[in-house]
Amino acid sequence: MPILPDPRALLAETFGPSGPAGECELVCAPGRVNLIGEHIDYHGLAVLPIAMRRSVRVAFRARADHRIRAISAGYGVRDFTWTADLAPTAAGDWENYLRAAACAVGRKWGTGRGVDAAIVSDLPPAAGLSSSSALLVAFTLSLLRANAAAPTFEELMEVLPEGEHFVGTRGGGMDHAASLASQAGCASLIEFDPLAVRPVPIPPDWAFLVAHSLTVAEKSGTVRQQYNACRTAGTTALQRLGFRSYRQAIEGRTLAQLEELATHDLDDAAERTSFLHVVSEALRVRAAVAAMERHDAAAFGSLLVASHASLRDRLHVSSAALDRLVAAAMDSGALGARLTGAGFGGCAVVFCRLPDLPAVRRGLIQRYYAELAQFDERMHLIHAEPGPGALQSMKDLNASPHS
Ligand code: NG1
Repeated sequence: MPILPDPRALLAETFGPSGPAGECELVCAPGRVNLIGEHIDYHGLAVLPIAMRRSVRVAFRARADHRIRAISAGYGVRDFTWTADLAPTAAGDWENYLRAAACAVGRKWGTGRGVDAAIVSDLPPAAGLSSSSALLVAFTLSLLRANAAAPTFEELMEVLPEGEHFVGTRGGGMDHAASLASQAGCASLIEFDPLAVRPVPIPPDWAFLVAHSLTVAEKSGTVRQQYNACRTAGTTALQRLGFRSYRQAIEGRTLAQLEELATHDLDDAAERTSFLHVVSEALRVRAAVAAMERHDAAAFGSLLVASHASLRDRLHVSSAALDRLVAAAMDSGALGARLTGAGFGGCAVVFCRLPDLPAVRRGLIQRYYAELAQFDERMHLIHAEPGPGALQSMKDLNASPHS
């Protein structure tokens, strides 16, 4: 595993040593890998991610004025003034996540003192592991701490998903909830309306690998439009069928009944297949939680495979590379595999029993990565052990002077 450099050294190097204005503090927000429940959080349906032991880490010092200065290792320095009417800067610039955090805080708690900050990350970008949401979460927490605010999880969830709109994605709240509130050793069943996070212990002999397809899923370009189009098709289908919410559509209906409804009443193919993906995925999440609770690895694996097929054939968010990667994982002895995150490139999550992990890893290297020169095992084939969320890590980090 790569060693994450200490952002405090980068902070001192870039903006000088600590002065009387403020002590340096640390915030760490993990990326997440979604086990199942894809493209349904923005329809208010439950999802099942884990927080990874890979994160965005911020060292910061509060300033006396409203200036925000930040350096991200490998991405340069950004410098702007925190005002009440911040607008996005150039599309695709990482400064937008800093601005989104400042806006999110400003909307609920008001504009406050700025920060000098240094950011490091060991999360691969644009991989569907929510590195950008981890940055938004980490920087939002940094600004709040710099202003001595102690927000609750619920308050943070009021502003963070909205913060992504600032960058242009009309996403759901899965990434922020997982990054904030996960517990080590557990998957998080995240429910919306009302918001709730239920830790589901992962059987000790289950293992998850995050395998990068080596194609990226940049959220700033056409992928963003395709992502938003999935959401629109699903919402339009729901309205056409006369339901208030997907929760209402699912309650008391079998999958067969929902399929019949869609076949009869939805003429538009994109609306029909979106609806079918959403309802079937929601039922798979429920079944996956039950399978995890009864340690039924075979059933859990089959649900992952079915989820991938639905994302590929109904929502059309897979890619040839992701399909090959999933097939290579299954041929290597995995019990299940599927694309994870928004899709269009990025990563697959691969599920197997812990003793089989080395063989699955070897199989993937032979079958998928052998010909790919850019493959770096430490960044592209990650054993995703379920770690704690940012709220827990922040307490631990600042309790220890040597963390
Ligand atoms: P990624 O692209 O993996 O960060 C996005 C959304 C999630 C969810 C998934 C698809 C954002 C910040 N994230 O995740 O909320 O909708 O796609 O399940 O929009």
